[in-house]
Amino acid sequence: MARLISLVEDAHPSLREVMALIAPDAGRAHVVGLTGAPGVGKSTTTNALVTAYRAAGLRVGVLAVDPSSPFSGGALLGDRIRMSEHAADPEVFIRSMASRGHLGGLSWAAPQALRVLDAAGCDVVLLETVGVGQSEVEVAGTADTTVVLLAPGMGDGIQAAKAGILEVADVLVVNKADREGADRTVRDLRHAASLTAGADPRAWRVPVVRTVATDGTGTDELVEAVAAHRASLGAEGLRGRRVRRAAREIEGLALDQLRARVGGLHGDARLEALADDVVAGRTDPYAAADGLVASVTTG
Ligand SMILES: Nc1nc2c(ncn2[C@@H]2O[C@H](COP(=O)(O)OP(=O)(O)OP(=O)(O)O)[C@@H](O)[C@H]2O)c(=O)[nH]1
Ligand SMILES: [Mg+2]
Repeated sequence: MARLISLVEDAHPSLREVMALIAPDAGRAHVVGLTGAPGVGKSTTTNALVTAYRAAGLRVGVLAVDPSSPFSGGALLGDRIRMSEHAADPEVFIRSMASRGHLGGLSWAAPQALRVLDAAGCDVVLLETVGVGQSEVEVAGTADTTVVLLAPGMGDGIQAAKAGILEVADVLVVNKADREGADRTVRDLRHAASLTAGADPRAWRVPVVRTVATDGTGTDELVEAVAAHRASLGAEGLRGRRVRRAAREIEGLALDQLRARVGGLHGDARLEALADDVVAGRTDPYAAADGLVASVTTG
């Protein structure tokens, strides 16, 4: 698994063959995304969840993706230490990966790495990523169930609503509930979640779970909430999310190929000739770009 995920990170040419071989084995794992502000307790919560899932006899994969920088060795090392108690368990696979910098983001590499973990027979795959910029939305587009973590004082209900967190969360967690202000944060979030809930009584109601990840308080409730969300999706809902994930994956790969081809045109005679034409006023940049796109997509 580690070698296959390294191939994913390197965008290795042999991935085509690998993905073709494992395609029939994927599609079983429940992909649970965990996101939230830096330091909110995602890794500690992930570790607590691994303990709970292992106690239930499940095989667990963990993918910690850092979308902010391709060189974040520090944060990834911290994750490794926080999850080290599971390092020797052969039924737990933990992998940290830096996403591919500016080009790919989470959307490119994470679904492929998830596919590897899924095909290897993981029952649950936990996808941890720091909530910065667009990454919450990307996690939500990748996971079957999205858990958004907050901590007391780090964001009341209104702030959460402003940040768009309520739209992407299937389960809200107030971690560090041992800290001052947890009750208030829980109350605010419950209120905010109830305001955004639709009128349909059968629709999923986003629960707010209180946890202290460092001592495991609330982990069972979180496991239950995640399972309840999956159950509420049903087969159709789950399929819908996976189709969406596959669509993003295909789009990411296709755009990557196009970028590689267009990028490869720097210094290309075709590009230089078109640029000459634009400078001389023989053509306009739009027409030149159309010609270029046509030439890279046909050849
Ligand atoms: N008091 C308290 N501290 C906690 C709790 N959960 C996590 N911590 C501490 O908060 C710090 C950050 O925890 P992490 O699990 O690394 O947080 P993270 O969200 O994964 O951090 P990044 O991956 O760097 O964004 C660590 O020192 C944890 O021990 C909690 O429930 N209560
Ligand atoms: Mg972490």
